[in-house]
Amino acid sequence: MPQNVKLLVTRQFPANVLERCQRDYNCTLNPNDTDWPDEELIDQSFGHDAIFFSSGNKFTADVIAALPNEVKILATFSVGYEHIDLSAALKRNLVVVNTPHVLNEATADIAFMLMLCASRRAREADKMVRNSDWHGWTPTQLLGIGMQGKRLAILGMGGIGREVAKRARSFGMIIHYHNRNRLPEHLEQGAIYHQSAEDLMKVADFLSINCPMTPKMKYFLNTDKIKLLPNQAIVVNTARGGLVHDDSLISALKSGRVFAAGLDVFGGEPAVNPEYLKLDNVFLSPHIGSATFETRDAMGFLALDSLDAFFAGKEPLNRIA
Ligand code: 8YV
Repeated sequence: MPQNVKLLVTRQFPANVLERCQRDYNCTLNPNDTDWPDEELIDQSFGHDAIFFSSGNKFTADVIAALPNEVKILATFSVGYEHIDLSAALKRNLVVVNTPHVLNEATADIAFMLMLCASRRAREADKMVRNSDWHGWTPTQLLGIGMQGKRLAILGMGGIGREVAKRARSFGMIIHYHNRNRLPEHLEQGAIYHQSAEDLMKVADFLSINCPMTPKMKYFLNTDKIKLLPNQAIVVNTARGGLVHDDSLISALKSGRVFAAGLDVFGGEPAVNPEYLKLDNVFLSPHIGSATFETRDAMGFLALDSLDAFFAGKEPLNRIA
């Protein structure tokens, strides 16, 4: 084990993960569970061979250029890597690894939680009971939209999207998807492929956003795309907040053009557009897609497996640069 390797750990990862970091590496831990600002991160990185961090740290070209030469590998505790300038890393011969696959199920569960909470008006229901505003059952109280027989449009049919599809099948939904590439039949499992994302919007009784954030996809869900959705669509996002143009979605939620939304991720999080907070037809959660004990341990262990391989002179797993 690489005991002599110096590892900078920027966040207070789960106890099992930190224990393994400290067992196997010469670690510097962050005593506070907050992201160091860029300059401090750079200062802290001196004397370290590797940095293990979360998506709160932005490894821009400038930050990467300022890292000391001894830093050889970056390990992000996330599948998403839009916070890392991979071409800057490649140029500098800096290896980068991430943690895909292990969070697919947990994130798909949250997509489903959001779909159910949005379509069945969980926020209003909970509020009614808590506020003692429930004065008895009525035949038309809090009617929502059922999932059975509805078309679920999955934008991004990677590992998470496919887990969403798996759950949706047992809810009797008809699965449509768009992905950069069409999946082979054994992964498609009957899901209907749409070559363009615009076409997919037209069948989205429910829309689940599961694609990575790229510059091209910024504000994907804007007024034009919303106009393509069937009336009273349900929108859920467990990918990245920047994929949604908030003002467009908010006005569609206010008018009822979009029946409800479930959002786990936000552009500029932890800040949340205050208009969402005023709407009863939005169910909100604070980026908890991968937040299970099992998943967060698995993410940490996967990153450490990659670091172990790298420092043992082998090709690291899940290398993205
Ligand atoms: C993390 C995520 O919670 O993996 C991702 O890309 O969004 C989440 O699982 C978060 O990014 C922490 O780094």
